[in-house]
Amino acid sequence: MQEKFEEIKIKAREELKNISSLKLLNDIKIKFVGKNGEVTSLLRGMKDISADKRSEFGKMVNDLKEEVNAYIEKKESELKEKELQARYEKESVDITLPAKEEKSGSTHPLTLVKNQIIDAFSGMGFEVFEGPEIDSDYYCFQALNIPKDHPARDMQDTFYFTDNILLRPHTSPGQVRTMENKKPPIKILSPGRVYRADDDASHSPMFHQIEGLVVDKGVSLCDLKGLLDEFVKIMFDSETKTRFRPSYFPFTEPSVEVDVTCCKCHGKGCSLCKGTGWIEILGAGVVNKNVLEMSGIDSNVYSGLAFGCGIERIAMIKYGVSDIRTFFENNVKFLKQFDRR
Ligand code: 2NL
Repeated sequence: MQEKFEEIKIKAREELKNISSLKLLNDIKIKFVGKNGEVTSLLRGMKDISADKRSEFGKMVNDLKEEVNAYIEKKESELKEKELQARYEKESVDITLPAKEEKSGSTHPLTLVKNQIIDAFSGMGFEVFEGPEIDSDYYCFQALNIPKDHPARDMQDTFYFTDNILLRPHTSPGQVRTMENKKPPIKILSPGRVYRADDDASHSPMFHQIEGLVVDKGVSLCDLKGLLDEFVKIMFDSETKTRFRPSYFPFTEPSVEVDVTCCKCHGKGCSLCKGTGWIEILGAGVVNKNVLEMSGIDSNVYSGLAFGCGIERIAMIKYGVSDIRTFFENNVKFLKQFDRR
């Protein structure tokens, strides 16, 4: 019997030596110390053993069981340790590797240019006011002295919801609201989206405008010239000069169109300025007295100046973009060029 015990011990040790997984270990556990295992089965032989030897035999089987269990536990902890090490190796990270690049967006060129314009004028004391994009015939046209037969009012040029409600074709309605609600001195900038039924390389049905308005005592065309001279030097470069040409707008009298010396050739003449050395950047003028009066401002006491420009147009000139549609295509290669980080 003693031999049988020794044999089981050796066999258990041998079998344990060669295994490499916890799954196989469990099979061995069952084989030796499970319910029908080799060690447990020995107890079944108890009935053949004389009564006086039984307790000794029982003790021997239990000792054997404990010993085999001890082998198994030892092997189990070895295997667990090995598995843990393997996992550590597999899941290890090299903390010295460079981090993955985080892709992030950047400011849209039109927002960039809008902010540059706002920065230039806020340095001269202007505040920003954005009005609604949907407005009435009164604020879009009547209050701006735009007559009934003016082409801007044409169904073909303007997006109407009803006879009276439309998408604003310029940002001026917001400025009219300011004149109605605020006593002079007024010094505001109105940036935002505007809409016209136009669509080609230099016109988009939705584009961005920024208008400026000053209303105070003694404001004149001279102030307009000084203001815009300063603005173009900030926006383009300190050598940039302006040129005022007479023009016509229903809401200003007199009205002017403003050119700047070409920022690409500095006046010599190139493809950007079509050989003239000058580029038109905005329209402006002294606010028409009718416009002031309609908004409740006494034109005998106050006068005003106003200007309006397309943000796309300024961006196209400044960055040499030849097709306005490029701003709305969301081509990342184009947009990335304006990323200043
Ligand atoms: C252009 C010309 C202009 C104005 C806009 C304005 C606004 C009020 C009163 C008087 Cl409330 N004028 N705005 C004045 C002159 C020109 O825009 O060609 N824009 C693209």
